[in-house]
Amino acid sequence: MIRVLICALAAALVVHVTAASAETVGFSQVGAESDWRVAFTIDMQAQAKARHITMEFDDAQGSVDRQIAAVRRFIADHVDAIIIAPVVVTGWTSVLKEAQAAHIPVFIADRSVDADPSLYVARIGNDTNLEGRLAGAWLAQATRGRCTIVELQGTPGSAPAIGRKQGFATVITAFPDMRVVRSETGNFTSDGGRRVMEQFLKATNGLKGICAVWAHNDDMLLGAIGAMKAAGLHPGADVITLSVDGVPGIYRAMMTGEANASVEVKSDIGNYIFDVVQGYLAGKRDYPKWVVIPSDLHTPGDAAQMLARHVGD
Ligand code: GYE
Repeated sequence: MIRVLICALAAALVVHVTAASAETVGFSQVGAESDWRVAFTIDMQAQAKARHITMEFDDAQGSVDRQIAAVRRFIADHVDAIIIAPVVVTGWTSVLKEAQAAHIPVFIADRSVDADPSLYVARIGNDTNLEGRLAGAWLAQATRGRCTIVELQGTPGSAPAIGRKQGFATVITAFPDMRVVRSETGNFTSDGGRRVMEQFLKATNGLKGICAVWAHNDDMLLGAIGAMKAAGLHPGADVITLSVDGVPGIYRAMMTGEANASVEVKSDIGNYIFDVVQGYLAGKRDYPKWVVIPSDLHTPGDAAQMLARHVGD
């Protein structure tokens, strides 16, 4: 009898302990505009599952309003923590204050916000300005500082579009013979990249005098490569092509000679993000406001190796 009682007690305890440590986290994601983003979502879902975290997931489909509504829903659901990958940098103060008033910690993932840092625990993400500088420095070196460039920008108002544009400009303005002559948004999508490149091709009589195409992400460049090929050009040979993300498609394009360089941004960052979230929920407080995820540049020389790493994921 006593044995039975002890067993029952132990079982009750186990149930209790598991219940107390099971966390519910709301994650508001930008959308599914690029291969990078889709890989990031898959990684977040896998990490949550591996850690037995219940994740309330919302795909904002690129809409800031939808994203703010999702965060309000997470607050109403009394989740233990909220993770936001924000579409744009502005407009976050009110909803972050609402989360703070409800004592729900907020973590900014991937893209940054311009709200007061006291309104969130930490941002875990990459350095978009550095990515732009890395791309600009590589191009300056590859062209000995002489290059007329067309630029495909990311989503207007988003941290990576702002940071990459600025970082790139910082480097190339140091070279009097380098300049960006056209710059339009392709919204980080492959269709957008194709559409903008079609306009550029018309406006420049088939990219006459253009030395490089610089895109804020790989998907846009891949779309643009399609448009250049359709116009009879040989991207990667007639004109230098460079971008950011390091998705499998860009390494394949490097292997066929159509892409020349890409700054890799890690998409399997769920591990870093949930380490901070769970550490914080367990009482750890000494996190920096910005947990930096490093990025680096890759070229055809290591494309096969980079692709193998992705496929092996
Ligand atoms: O580069 C782009 C995506 O915020 C790092 O968003 C991310 C960017 C990424 O749509 O492909």
